[in-house]
Amino acid sequence: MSDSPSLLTASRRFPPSRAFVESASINATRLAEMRVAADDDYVGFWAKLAREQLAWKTEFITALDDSNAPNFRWFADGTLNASFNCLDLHLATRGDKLAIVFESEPGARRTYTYRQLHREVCKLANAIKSLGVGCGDRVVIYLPHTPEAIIAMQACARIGAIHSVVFAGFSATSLKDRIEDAGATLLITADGSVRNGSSIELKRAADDALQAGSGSIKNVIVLRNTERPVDMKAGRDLWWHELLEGQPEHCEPEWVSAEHPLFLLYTSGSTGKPKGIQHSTGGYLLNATVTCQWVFDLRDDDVFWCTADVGWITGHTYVCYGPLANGATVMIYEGAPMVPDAGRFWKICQDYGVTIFYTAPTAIRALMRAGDAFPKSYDLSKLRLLGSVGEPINPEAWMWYHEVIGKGRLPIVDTWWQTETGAIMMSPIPGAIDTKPGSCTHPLPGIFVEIVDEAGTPVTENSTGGYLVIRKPWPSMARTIWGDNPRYIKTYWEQFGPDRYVVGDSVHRDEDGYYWILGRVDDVLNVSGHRLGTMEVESALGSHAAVAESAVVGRPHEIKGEAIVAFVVLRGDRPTGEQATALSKQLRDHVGMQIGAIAKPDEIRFTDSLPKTRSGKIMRRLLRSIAKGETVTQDVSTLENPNIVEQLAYPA
Ligand code: 7RM
Repeated sequence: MSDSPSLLTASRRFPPSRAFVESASINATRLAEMRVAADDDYVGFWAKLAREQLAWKTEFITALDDSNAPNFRWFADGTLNASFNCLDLHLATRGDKLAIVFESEPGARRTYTYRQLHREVCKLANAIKSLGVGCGDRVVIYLPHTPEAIIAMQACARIGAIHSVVFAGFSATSLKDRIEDAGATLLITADGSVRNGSSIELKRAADDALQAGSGSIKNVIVLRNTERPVDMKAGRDLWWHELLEGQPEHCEPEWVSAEHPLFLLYTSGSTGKPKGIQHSTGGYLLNATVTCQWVFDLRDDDVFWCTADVGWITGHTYVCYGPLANGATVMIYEGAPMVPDAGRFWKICQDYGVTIFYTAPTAIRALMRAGDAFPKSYDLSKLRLLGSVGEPINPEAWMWYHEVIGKGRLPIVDTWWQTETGAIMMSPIPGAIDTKPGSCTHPLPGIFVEIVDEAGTPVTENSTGGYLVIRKPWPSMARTIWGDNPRYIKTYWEQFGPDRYVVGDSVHRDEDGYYWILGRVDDVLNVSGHRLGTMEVESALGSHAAVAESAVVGRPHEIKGEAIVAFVVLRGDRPTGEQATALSKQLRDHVGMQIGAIAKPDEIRFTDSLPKTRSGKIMRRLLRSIAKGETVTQDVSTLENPNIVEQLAYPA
């Protein structure tokens, strides 16, 4: 590996190359002007962009309505359609340009021009309408990472239906919970998907989910993706290809208020129940659109590849909406990074001439570990910008990305944001900002952040860190939690007062004003860039008949970022030896069934009891250091049961 630890100091800076700066759409001067404009009048700054960057059916008059703060509304009296902005707008100028270039894991290839994509979206939109789905109805999309997932999202947007994409790695139970919470009437799924050489049976999971309830679903549209046999329920289930036959190729967009919900996306928080984060049409699309230009310097000749699955917010904003609103060519790969070997991503970059590559630190670390020979045997000369998202990137991985993939020449944008923020909030502007390995640098223009201490008092420059908050509303902010506005207000707007959005991350700002995200401060885990609640895993464990109680914590993991460790108290005696091994497997599988494979604990430790304070609170800090294998130095005298520490730390 090409990095040496001596280089990895936080003070090392990487200015963009002269060549990049010269062709970049935003240089340091331009960025300074943007900051002045945004600092001077942030509402006016966003309003001007909204007028320039989006196509409106009727122009808005009021940019920001804060009369119901913190339920802010942006551009609410304007009307538009997201799918019109992503597709129709480009037909005259880019109708024959490739919108989507697709490859599956077994190697099938497919492309869509903007005109073809528009046609497929219109046909599906008409088909969905013919099933009785209308504006404001919820459609759950449970599809693999394929062009059809984008088509389905865009078709919903076209008719004003609210989509809720459920990641194909989630289990039947998770799917059922999300369908029920959203009250969805239509489910769009596929026969299956091939990943790591084996087939994921999506339709089977969908059937299980519907069997167990979800009475609101009237129809299921099934995409033929793997040719695996599936059961089709007469009167309910319809094949995608049959349904689309003969559908008109035009579908008038539904012109909706900018505040009309574009989608829900369920994400984990600090309780067992995922939250349906609700995003708007106009504000969301605005930040999605402009961040592609600012952060990725997106141009007409780019081939943009964000490797995130469409089931996560990154896939929504940087596969579906942002790049298409900009008329870009989007790469989509349905498969695992290591198939057939660790060269797959680099081969795709070579074969399709990818120019912008955006992935997660967990993938970078895994690819780094596989060795330099893989990237070195492919032509990566078309790449001009690299990005990272999902968790803090460690300087070693950053340096490898920079040197081996970027040949020391490409800018790296480390982009910090969340499901709730809708789009990138902090990131280098690649032609304007020197980067530092591991820092997301600064907030984007129009985004105002602050670091506060426990009491909510702002901490000053050069601080040792604190809680990250966002001070002013921004267009793509989450509007509410579907069906639970009190929870929205409580989760995001109470801890530090009604004018500080609570991010849930801790952060440090260095002497140069660079921000370094340190990680979550709540009970949220980040496993391979996937967001999971400790309580969610605990409630899955708790639903197993043998489990009395459990506590789940994260432990640092070299590749995944965090690994899941579960401390479990059984209803019966504490198992040991083979019995413990067998039960561990059972519980891991059970969690896999309840949530999905990504949530399976890496380690399960059985114990007679959990370490609790006299007021009954589980001492998570203690469990975290035990899980790491640290010697316990914490004061355990406040524990109800101090003797348990020995058993937890040195399991039989
Ligand atoms: C986009 C996404 C959000 C959480 C967030 C952070 C962590 C994301 C970075 C990061 C450090 C980054 N949405 N996070 N990006 N931490 N540097 N560049 O991941 O809702 O799934 O997760 O992810 O903790 O709060 S998410």
